[in-house]
Amino acid sequence: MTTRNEELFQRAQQHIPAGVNSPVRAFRAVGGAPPFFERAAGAYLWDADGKRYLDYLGSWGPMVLGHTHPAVVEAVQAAASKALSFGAPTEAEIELAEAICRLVPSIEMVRLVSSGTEATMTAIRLARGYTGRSLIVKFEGCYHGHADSLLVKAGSGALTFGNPSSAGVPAETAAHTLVLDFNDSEQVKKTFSARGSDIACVIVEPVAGNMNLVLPAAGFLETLREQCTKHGAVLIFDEVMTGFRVAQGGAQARYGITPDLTTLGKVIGGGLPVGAVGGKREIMQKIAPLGPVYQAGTLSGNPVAVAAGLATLKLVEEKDFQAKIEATTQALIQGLIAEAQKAKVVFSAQSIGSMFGLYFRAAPPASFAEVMQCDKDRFNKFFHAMLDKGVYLAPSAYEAGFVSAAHGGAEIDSTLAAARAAFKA
Ligand code: HOZ
Repeated sequence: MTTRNEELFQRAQQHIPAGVNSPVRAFRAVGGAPPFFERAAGAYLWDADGKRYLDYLGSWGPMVLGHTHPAVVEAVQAAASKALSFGAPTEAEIELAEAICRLVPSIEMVRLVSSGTEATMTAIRLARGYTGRSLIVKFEGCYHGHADSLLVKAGSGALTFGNPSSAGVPAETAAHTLVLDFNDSEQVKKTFSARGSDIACVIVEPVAGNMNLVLPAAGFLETLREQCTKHGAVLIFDEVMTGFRVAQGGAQARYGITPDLTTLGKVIGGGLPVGAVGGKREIMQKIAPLGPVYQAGTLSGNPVAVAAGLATLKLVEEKDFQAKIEATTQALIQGLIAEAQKAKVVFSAQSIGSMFGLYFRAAPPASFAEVMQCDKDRFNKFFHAMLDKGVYLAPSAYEAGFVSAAHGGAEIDSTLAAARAAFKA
């Protein structure tokens, strides 16, 4: 019998390419019809057939408090009852900017946008405008949204479908993007000694989360900082994923590295579309209308989205928030490793803050090449076995997972029970 999910998926494909708009387009890689969701609360989601799922994706990162947190819903309702959009400043935007600058110390000024892609695109333009140089450096498997110059050997959905460099990006544009190997400090040094005076910026996910989860090797982020400073290039940390997840002040706080610019998204919108680019005052003052680097957006600083972000950050700022969510994530990872060992499955896992990676490989990967060695078919099998049991993981072997503050001991126990069976599938 056709389920309601399947019916909706058939219908969606008539007028929406592949039937999807969101990153769940990745579902095509694991096969089958994606669940169409109707509601969510705390750590759980319900699909169109009324099936409940324990959620480890959190809308691809933003839902750090869990779904429909009462404080966030109340803030959104209050803001929506006053206005949906002004395209003019509000006091709440100042409060959100103040909160971001307080929580992420390298950010002296911040401009709100509506997505992570807008944030990274703006950061690159700012770096080029500030330095007067064209070349940008990124790392294979890192994903920084879908702006042309960044869709070169990218991670996330692009990698999931085996098209890490998108069609439609002119070769002339891609030629300005140098792609290096994540965690290869020597290659970074060599590149800077050859082309240092042409490099406008280095953009990096300080903890890579779009080729599964890859932690920075000892000294890698330090090398980026040192080389950018030495050669007058701008260091951009893309913390769209890691912001308020890897630590309250992001990966930069956890690893003690100060970037020149930071891009944010996901958590700062609490589930509504907000992105941000921020950093050194000297660079941020180049942005229009203060400076010559143009940036725009009709809905930037939207009052409803800002209200959701502010309500979320207020709770994220509470003492022990990060420690508790990190402990839950560690319990999940240790439990999964133990279950895989019992089932004699070649598997490893790791976490940092409330982000985690699962790998069908003996040890966590430290490079893009090692990520490629993970057993993708085994992942797809595990994914579907977990989904059947009501556990919703990222539908791609190349995405990090997320735990929320609404996950607790009961959720970890039921996940491990599901995994016990799924490792045998
Ligand atoms: N950054 C998100 C996943 N890590 C979204 C990417 C996408 O839309 O494919």
